[in-house]
Amino acid sequence: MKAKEFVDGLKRRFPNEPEYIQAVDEVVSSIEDTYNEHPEFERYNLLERLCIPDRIFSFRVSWVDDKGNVRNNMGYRIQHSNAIGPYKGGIRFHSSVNQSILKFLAFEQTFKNSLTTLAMGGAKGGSDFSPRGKSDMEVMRFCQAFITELWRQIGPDTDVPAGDIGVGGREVGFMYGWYKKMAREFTGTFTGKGREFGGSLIRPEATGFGNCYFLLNMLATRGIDIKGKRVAISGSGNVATFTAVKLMELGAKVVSMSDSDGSIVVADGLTEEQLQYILELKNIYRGRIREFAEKYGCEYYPGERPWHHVKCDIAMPSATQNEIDGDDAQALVDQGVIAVSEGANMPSTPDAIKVFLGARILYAPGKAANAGGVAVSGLEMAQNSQKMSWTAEEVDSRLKNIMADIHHQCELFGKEPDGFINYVKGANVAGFMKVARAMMDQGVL
Ligand code: NDP
Ligand code: 8G0
Repeated sequence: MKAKEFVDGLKRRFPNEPEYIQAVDEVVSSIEDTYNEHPEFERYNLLERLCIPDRIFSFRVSWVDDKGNVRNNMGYRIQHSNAIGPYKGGIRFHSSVNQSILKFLAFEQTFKNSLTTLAMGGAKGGSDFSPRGKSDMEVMRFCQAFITELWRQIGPDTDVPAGDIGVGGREVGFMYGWYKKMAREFTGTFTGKGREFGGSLIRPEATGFGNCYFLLNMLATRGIDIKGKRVAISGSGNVATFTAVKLMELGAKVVSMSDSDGSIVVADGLTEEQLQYILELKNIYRGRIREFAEKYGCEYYPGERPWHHVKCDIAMPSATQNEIDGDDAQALVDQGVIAVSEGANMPSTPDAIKVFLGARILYAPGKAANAGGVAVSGLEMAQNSQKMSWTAEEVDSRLKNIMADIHHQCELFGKEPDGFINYVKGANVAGFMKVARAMMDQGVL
């Protein structure tokens, strides 16, 4: 197998899916050598079967807004691979959603879920519906219409959705409620549920906390202490805010946050009071980060990401894909960044990744660093099938162990002769090998 030829072939078959091709290219180039050590993989045409999703559902979602207008959106679910467990992955509601973006996310999810050590395959779903500016009742009607189409394709041992961008506790509650009504069963078919109906403690915190635990593991390889380090975060949603909470608990300084309208920069680091304000602003009032700048009079950059405006030791991009380009990466490296740990999925473009690897900083791709979210979803599934719920301490301690295990796998497969750990290669090879072995044993399907 030659990575370039393989990716060019996929590009010809899926010419309008740039994000999907970008994600495949990154994985395939880094596993090329390992793959070629196993001629049996090629005989089974394994790579192509692993890169093309098992199946894709796409459907129209019609719903009625508060003014009585009939609205139509697209809905999708990509079931990528169930080689090592039931399909598992979040649901994204955002105006930018299309098949290419969901295919890239489902592909990445397959490798990430493999790294968690838990039995979960890969999937992703979503809609180009945007909850922004919609009333609770509009969001509810949309969620019900979406699940009316999707409910037959999901189930606790079949496919287990969760939240993602634009889908939080409110949306999961509405979708789970309608699923339960259609399927007439009360099972763990969604994760990220409310605590009263099967949701796990620490699931809301898991992705952000897990990313911080992964970062601590990386810093330890170079004997670096996190205390006093300045950390630039992008985003101000679920992942970003809980990253900030844990960082401040660890004694680091959070020097930026953002949303899709702009970025704030607080050179001395957020205070506890300011962090509380952001948590309320974002989680209760669904407000904008600009309102923080207005209240506290800090620097605000409308329409811009934080990377060119901050002095930081560490960057934790936690908003969306392709939010750090080559220029941004160079600016971060030039001002002395020592670590980049990705909370978002594929936030760095291929050019940015080249810059980080070339500078030999600690660089953790999302499929390793943000795997704590789906890992605790796996723990939620385990609790649901036992009809039990574990304490916050129990879940948090399992999360720490899982992140340490993922770090160990990256080290095992990504350590170069001079001691540098290539986390991109490590995560891709480790994630790939487990899925590949399972596929070999199960025959051609
Ligand atoms: P949220 O919807 O809670 O927050 C998303 C944040 O990113 C918001 O601040 C949002 O701003 C901003 N954002 C979204 N899209 C864009 C865009 N196109 N340009 C600029 N800013 C944008 O989502 P999450 O925090 O859950 O997800 C963030 C990232 O983390 C995603 O890549 C997701 O796939 C990934 N992830 C999430 C996990 C989870 O458990 N939730 C697990 C692993 C990865 P605004 O409010 O203006 O829209
Ligand atoms: O819990 C999940 O399945 C989930 C939700 C949102 C995002 C992700 C991810 O790993 O990207 C997983």
